[in-house]
Amino acid sequence: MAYKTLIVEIEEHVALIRLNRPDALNALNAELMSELADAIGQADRNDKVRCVVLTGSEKAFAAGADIKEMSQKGFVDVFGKDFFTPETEEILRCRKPIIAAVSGYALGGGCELAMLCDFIIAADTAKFGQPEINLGVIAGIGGTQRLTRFVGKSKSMDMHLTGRFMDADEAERAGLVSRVVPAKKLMEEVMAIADKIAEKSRLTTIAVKECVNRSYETTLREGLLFERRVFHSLFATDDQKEGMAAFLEKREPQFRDK
Ligand code: DAK
Repeated sequence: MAYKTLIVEIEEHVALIRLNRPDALNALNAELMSELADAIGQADRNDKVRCVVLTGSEKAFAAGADIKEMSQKGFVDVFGKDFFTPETEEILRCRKPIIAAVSGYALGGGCELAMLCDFIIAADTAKFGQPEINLGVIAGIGGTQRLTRFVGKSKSMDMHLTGRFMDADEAERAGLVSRVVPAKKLMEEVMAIADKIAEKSRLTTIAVKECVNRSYETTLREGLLFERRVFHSLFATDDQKEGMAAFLEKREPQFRDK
C-alpha cells in the first residue's frame, strides 16, 4: 500500500517506517495514525520482517498530536470515536520488536509514540516532552503512565506539570532511552541494532517481548512465574538446541524459528 504520511522500506529483515509530514514536524493526525497502524500490522504479518524501526526526520520524530486537527474536536468526537485508541492497540499488538529512532522533537503524542515502541535510541539532538498542559489538556496515549514508569514520579510530574523538554543526555540518565548516539550516525546505528536482533530466533524475540512487557502488567511473583514457564517452553524448540550446540561447537548459531 502506498502511504501519504509514511515512507516504508524493507531492508533485508528490517521494516523501516519513517513518519513523513515534514511541514507539520510529523504531527500525528488521523491519516498518519491510521497509516502507521496499517504499516505496523503489515510488518508484523510479513514473514520476511524480523524487526521494525520507527523514525521521523532529523528535526522531529513527531511534535505531538496534530493540534490543528485536534482543536476542531469536541467531547463527542474524542470519546465517541475513542480518539487514537484502535491505532494504538494495533501498534501494541505487534509481536516483532519495534525500535524508536528519535532525532529532534518527540513531544506529547510523539513522546508517547516512542514509548509505545520496545526501546528508544536517541540522537544527541533529541528532545522529549509532554507539553500538553500548555494546551489545556493532558497526555492521552499513555504519557502519564508510561513516562512515570520510565523516569519515576518526580521527573514525570515535573515534565507533565511544567511542559519542559528533556534533552537526550537527561533522557538516558533517567532511563527513558537505552542509548544516545551522534545525530549523523543515528540510522546507521539503529539499523545495525535491528540487524542484530533480526539474527536471533524469532521465537525468542517474541518470548523476550512478552516477558518484559508482562512486568508492566502484573505482580513480581506472577511475572517471574510467567518468565519461568516461557523459559521452560523454549526447551521444546529446535532453536534452543541449535543455540546451545553452536556455543559448545564455537560457531555462529543458525536459527530456523522452529
Ligand atoms: N500539530 C500541528 N502542527 C504542528 C505541531 C503539532 N503538534 N507542531 C508543529 N507544528 C507545525 C507548526 O504549526 C508549523 O507549521 P506552519 O506554521 O509552518 O504551517 C511547523 O510545524 C513548524 O513548527 P514551528 O514553526 O513551531 O517550529 P519551531 O522549530 O519554531 O518549534 C516546536 C518547534 C516543536 C517546539 C513547536 O512546533 C511546538 O511547540 N509544537 C507543538 C508541540 C506540542 O505542544 N505537542 C503536544 C501536542 S498535544 C490522546 C491522544 C493524543 C494526545 C492526547 C490525547 N487521546 C488518545 C486521548 C496528544 C496530545 C498532544 O500531543
